[in-house]
Amino acid sequence: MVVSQYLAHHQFGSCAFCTYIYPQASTMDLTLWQYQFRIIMLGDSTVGKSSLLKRYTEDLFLESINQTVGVDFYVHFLEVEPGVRVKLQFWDTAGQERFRSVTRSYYRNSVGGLLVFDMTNRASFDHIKEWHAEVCERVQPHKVLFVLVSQKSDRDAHGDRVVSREEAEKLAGHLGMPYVEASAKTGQNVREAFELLARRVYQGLLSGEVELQEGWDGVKCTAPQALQQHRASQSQSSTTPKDKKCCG
Ligand SMILES: Nc1nc2c(ncn2[C@@H]2O[C@H](COP(=O)(O)OP(=O)(O)O)[C@@H](O)[C@H]2O)c(=O)[nH]1
Ligand SMILES: [Mg+2]
Repeated sequence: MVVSQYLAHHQFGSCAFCTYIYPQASTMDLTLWQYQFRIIMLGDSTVGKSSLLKRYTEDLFLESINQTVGVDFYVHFLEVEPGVRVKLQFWDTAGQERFRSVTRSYYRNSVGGLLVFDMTNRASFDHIKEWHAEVCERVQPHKVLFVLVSQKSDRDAHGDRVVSREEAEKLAGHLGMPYVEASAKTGQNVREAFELLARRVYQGLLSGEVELQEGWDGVKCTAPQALQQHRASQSQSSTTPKDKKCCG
């Protein structure tokens, strides 16, 4: 098992076995994060959702990666600004229709979503609107922030692309989200895609667009007062008045 899997299993506590095997990882998990964002991977089967996560969290690419069954978990730590560490907890869903009943129940507790299609597979692009609509409907009254990812950009050089940058950008604009072209195979733009989403969520938290709520696991905060202070200092330095809301 990899470190990220151990961490996913021990979100808020220590385990003697993990501490023995991965002392650094267990310590890091307990002490070094102020926020946890739960992020969900969305898109048809085989677009490369699991490969993107593997590349981001382990810097690995497998030509024959195991098909995801149900939901898998990955964890990665990111410093969104000096001294502010975020634990990114990824839920990797299986895209097949027969697994949707499993994954639906998880949408509600996610704050961010990577909407992924394969630029060599037109149907996967056509289904993006459906994935988006389905998630938006199911997370109400919460909101999920998205990034649209066109995957397998390495195949563009071989003439395999069937979805142009222009039409994908148009869709992203229509849905109100940023757009990134990435390749889990070469690693191109993979970190950028995940970190764009994480920073977007963080900015949403600071601005009050994303609210912490009791019983909602999309965002967890270990120091709510620090967030309150950060928001207060932001609204003071801003010329436009903003609601001052505290974290729950
Ligand atoms: N050429 C290429 N193949 C990829 C890329 N990402 C994933 N694949 C391949 O696409 C297949 C499906 O990937 P997987 O990550 O399981 O997709 P998922 O079902 O969306 O999780 C696997 O054979 C991967 O090796 C990529 O960036 N470029
Ligand atoms: Mg998968």
